[in-house]
Amino acid sequence: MEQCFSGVVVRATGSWYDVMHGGATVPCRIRGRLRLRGVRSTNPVVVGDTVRCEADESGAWTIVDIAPRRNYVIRRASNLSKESHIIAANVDRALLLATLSSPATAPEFVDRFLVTCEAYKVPVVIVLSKIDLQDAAAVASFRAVYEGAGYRVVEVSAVDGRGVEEVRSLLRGRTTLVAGNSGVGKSTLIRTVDPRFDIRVGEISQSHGKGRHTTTFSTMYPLDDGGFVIDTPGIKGFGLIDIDGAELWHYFPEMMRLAPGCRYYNCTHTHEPGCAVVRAVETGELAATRYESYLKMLDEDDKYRK
Ligand SMILES: Nc1nc2c(ncn2[C@@H]2O[C@H](COP(=O)(O)OP(=O)(O)OP(=O)(O)O)[C@@H](O)[C@H]2O)c(=O)[nH]1
Ligand SMILES: [Mg+2]
Ligand SMILES: [Zn+2]
Repeated sequence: MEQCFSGVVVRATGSWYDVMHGGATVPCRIRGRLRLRGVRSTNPVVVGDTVRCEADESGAWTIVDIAPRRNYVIRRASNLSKESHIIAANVDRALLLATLSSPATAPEFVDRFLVTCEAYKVPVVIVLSKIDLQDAAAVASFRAVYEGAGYRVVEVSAVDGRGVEEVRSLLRGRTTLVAGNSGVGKSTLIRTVDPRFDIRVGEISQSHGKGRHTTTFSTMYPLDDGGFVIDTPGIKGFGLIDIDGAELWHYFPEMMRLAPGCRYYNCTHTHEPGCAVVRAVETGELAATRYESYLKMLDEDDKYRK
């Protein structure tokens, strides 16, 4: 066997990494100084990374280098922490799975994820999951908010098959990150799209309606047509990283469209007279929940934004 190879990380557990190379998957470890290079990131090597691996004296494989990332999705590891967590790298699209109930995804979580995708240039589609369980009026108002903002919203159910074909066509030939809170049905959807994948799915605990973190490692699965889909562990919070408060509104597409109508070119859309964004909130043209998320992100994140 050769002494070095390049491949793509298809599974990251924290203690070892599966690297795909010529149809095989090779378990690798990382070298100490690679850890240091990631500085603020809790995970220096992530699913989707292209890496170079070398065999050491004992024949064990070690990741020695990471190719520059085309893009990535990153969040603050926890509140008040300076550490960041990269969810995946080099993706063509993210699917944000959300549920309106069982469990309920917080609108602010959705908005934080969308802002990060805008800031890090990852196209995103919102997938309303478990549509068989959802209230039709709640679905309609969710769609109105996010389609109004400019996002595509797909409704899916692994139970009755609604939307599964649409998801298959979204995945075709691309690398897609699937993310969302625990228990929203990420693994179930991936398994429904391709039943060959032997993925464990969980149960929603009866007592608090929350997921149980069934998926513990990010894993990339190869699709028949050359695409890849990345299943990720459920995430609770989504802290923004390296997004300047003054630029935050750039990552709300509907605010970008409205802002040219503001009186001041440097309007922050908070207190200024003649603000077209505030006017749009008053008339209902801009969803109040989206604007509230904006204000909260400005306010709360200010405390620990670098
Ligand atoms: N009714 C209904 N239940 C679903 C649907 N999709 C998933 N579920 C159920 O929801 C529960 C959680 O599904 P998972 O696929 O494990 O959720 P997950 O998002 O992967 O969760 P984590 O791995 O913890 O992040 C399981 O009991 C599934 O059977 C759906 O479309 N409709
Ligand atoms: Mg899962
Ligand atoms: Zn304004």
